[in-house]
Amino acid sequence: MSFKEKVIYQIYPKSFLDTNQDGVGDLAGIKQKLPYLKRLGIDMIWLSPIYVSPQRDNGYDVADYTAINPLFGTMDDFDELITAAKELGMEIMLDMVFNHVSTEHEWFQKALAGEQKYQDYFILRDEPTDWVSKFGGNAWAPFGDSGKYYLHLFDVTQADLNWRNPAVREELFKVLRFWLAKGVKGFRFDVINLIGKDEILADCAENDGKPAYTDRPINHEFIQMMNKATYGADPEVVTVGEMSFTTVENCILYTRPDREELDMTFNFHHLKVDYEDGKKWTQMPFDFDKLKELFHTWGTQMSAEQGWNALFWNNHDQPRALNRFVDVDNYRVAGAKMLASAIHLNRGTPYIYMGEEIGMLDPDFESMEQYVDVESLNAYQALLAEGKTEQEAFEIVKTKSRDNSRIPIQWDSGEFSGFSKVTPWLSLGKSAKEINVAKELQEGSIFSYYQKLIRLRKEYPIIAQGSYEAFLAEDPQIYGYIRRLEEQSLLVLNNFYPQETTIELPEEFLTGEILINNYPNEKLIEKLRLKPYQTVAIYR
Ligand code: TEU
Ligand code: CA
Repeated sequence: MSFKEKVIYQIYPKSFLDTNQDGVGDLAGIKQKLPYLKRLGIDMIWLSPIYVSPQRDNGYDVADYTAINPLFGTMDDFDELITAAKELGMEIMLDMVFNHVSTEHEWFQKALAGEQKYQDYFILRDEPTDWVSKFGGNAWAPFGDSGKYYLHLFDVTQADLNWRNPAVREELFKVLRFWLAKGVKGFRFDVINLIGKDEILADCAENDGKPAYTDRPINHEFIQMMNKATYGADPEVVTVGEMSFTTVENCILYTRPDREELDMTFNFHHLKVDYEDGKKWTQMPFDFDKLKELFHTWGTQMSAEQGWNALFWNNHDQPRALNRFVDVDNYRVAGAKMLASAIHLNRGTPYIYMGEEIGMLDPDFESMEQYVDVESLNAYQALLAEGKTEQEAFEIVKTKSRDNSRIPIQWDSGEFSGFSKVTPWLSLGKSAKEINVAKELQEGSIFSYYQKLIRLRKEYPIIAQGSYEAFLAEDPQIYGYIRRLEEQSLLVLNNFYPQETTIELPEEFLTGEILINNYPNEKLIEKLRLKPYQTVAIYR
């Protein structure tokens, strides 16, 4: 099966299922729930980092790329997980954090101790540039007492690696070969468009310095080298690059098959449509025109130039899309299905973030004490420093924090929602009694809607292979698109609002068949009425 037919499920291991009652999810927990994922119809499971790490950034600060963090279990547990998944026809995708390592990694420690060989593994300069770290503050920190500075685009404990050094590249390629040999069939590459730094680093006042270190031409060369040296030889391996602050032109280059870089890319433009002036730590209703325009631009251009998108609404860095795009007090269920259809019938490979398939919501925390994420804590302090009151700063963190999606999965209505028998590492969501897997499987309809979407992708080649074209681009409520493959076409209409609306159904679809709908099926007529958050897909 090509990566175009697959549906990938993301697990944040700390919060999936705790089997040894230490309050933290583990590999054995993932293994235990494989049948649940099979039932959903998943092909591949992406695990956020499970390696040895001080967990300052929950594993995105890696201290040893080829050892399992005891917090999650052992290498035997991992091997068992791969085998068990394989028996059920599912594969494992690992998260490779190759832009930086934890400052606890032995490479950084040896560099600090004065070993020249390892100093060349990092980006050390006599003078810092004006770049701002993505987690706040200047992106450079003193390198011991050497008088030099090392670059950290993220936390001060995440030191950027020097990919210009061939020895660094070889170390990282060795890591990929290690996991490939274990039977890993997919890689998600963390911020992989930041690895290629220019030889001379320059100040850049625009956008916190991002243009100076993002999508540099040499970045493509490094990915090509990685492809050739490792996964490129195995057509079964699926690769996805996380692209920070990228462009559609670059994503076409990263994913066009003849370029031999990656299968697909994640970009985040559609998840910034509720950022005021492009700034995350603000509050604003989402800008639907912008959302539509982004989907249409990316959909059309990737389609025309053979690029490939990773399609997603949620991940471990984003508050739940349901809370952002849907009136969840009145239309949680209809809205969850509409959002699902909007991407699962789209051109690209869909990703489901754990809990999305039951319509999980943000946790509704009551005070700052419940937050643990380094980015959220830094942002809170920065908001206070800007002059916001504690209440104002809290309200912003509450809607934007990454902890929103990182809370434990709500398995049942028990004391710790079936996640653990002890207090979990991060507070549970307030909705756990009403929204949980047990209840959803018994009487809900979101899970089965996802099952159907996944099934349709396998049954109708137009979903995986069809081209993309915008439909009703000017409509104030509808995000619509048409997929085409030879003589077939598929029209997908998504009402993003709680108000009804009417559209003109093009003649060719009057005789079509409704593939999926989140309201009882109705007749296809010229003046088609769409109910609140209705989604309907018409095939002919
Ligand atoms: O995220 C990259 C990234 O750019 C995010 O930090 C994003 O800017 C932020 O979450 C939105 O506010 C990746 C990982 O997904 C994230 O969990 C890591 O913290 C980060 O890289 C560093 O490894
Ligand atoms: Ca555990």
